[in-house]
Amino acid sequence: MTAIRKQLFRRYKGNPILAPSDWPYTVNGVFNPGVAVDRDGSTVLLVRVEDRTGVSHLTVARSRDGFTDWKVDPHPSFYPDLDRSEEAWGIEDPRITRVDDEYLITYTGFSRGGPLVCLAATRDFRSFERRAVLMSPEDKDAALFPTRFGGRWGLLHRPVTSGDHRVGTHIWISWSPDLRHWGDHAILIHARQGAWWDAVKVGLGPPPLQTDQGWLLMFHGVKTTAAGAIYRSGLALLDLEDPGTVLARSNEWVIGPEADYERTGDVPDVVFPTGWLLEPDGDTIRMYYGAADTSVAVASAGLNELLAFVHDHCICGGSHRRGAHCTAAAGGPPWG
Ligand code: BMA
Repeated sequence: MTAIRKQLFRRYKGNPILAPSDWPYTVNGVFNPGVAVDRDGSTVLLVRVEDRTGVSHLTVARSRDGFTDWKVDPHPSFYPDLDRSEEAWGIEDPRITRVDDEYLITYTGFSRGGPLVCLAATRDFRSFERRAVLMSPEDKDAALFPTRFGGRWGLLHRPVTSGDHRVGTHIWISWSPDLRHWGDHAILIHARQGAWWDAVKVGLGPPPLQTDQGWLLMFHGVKTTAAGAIYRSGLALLDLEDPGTVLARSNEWVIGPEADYERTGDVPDVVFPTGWLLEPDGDTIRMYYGAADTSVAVASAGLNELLAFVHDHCICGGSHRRGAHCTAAAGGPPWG
């Protein structure tokens, strides 16, 4: 009999840490936050807020310890430019990458042509500067790497290439010399097929996290059931120098909806990670996620445990050597 696997991610007992009732103004849902450490060491969440028009904006919440005593901006911090077609129906799901003195924010613009990938920058989470539309519709779940590779920026993102279920919706990597012009697009993480938890549709979670073994990714997979979709998340590892190469990919999810606040809400059965931080101890990861498109929750995990898991529970069955890459993870179907 297989031993019951211990939870890699331990949910904070005080979850959800932010709920609509914590907001200083009237809202419907607060979820899918980007996270950053501010200059004074406090934790900043840039939270997607859906107000009672149904349109989303982003609002900053700050906490000294990242768990308690959140100070929420009294008004929307970054509001969609409703006159621009690219943001006509709101802005959603930010991911934050710190580069030098700036925080680069990739977020979904809900345009009249469908969801697309936008870039904005801030130095202080008070004023935000729109930079560019990075990817045309339909595309979302995007994040930048904090470093350049051979002078080029890398972007992970999730275009929807076809409405056909049999084709699937995959995570891509694209490259740019200047954060404006993008090319050399390639599929990086394939959605599987059939009954898998990550069949048909996958998408990036938080921005890639640099480790000495490679870039750690968390990605969501969507399983469609008779009762609706279930959003869970698994792990993958990319080569440090060549992030277009997948070293390993977990066969199983590492967090999925279990707690009441994840199972019940506007969209039930959704765990949607969008930000994580490595604590100063160098091992503890603090991961923030949207729960049921209604509230914000946090869970912690050990980085070394996650790295061991993605190797030992890789989709190849853990047969690849650590350091070498898993050909099954890199190759995509026919394993789906
Ligand atoms: C995805 C995104 C997320 C949302 C999730 C579950 O497609 O749009 O914003 O949290 O669906 O509804």
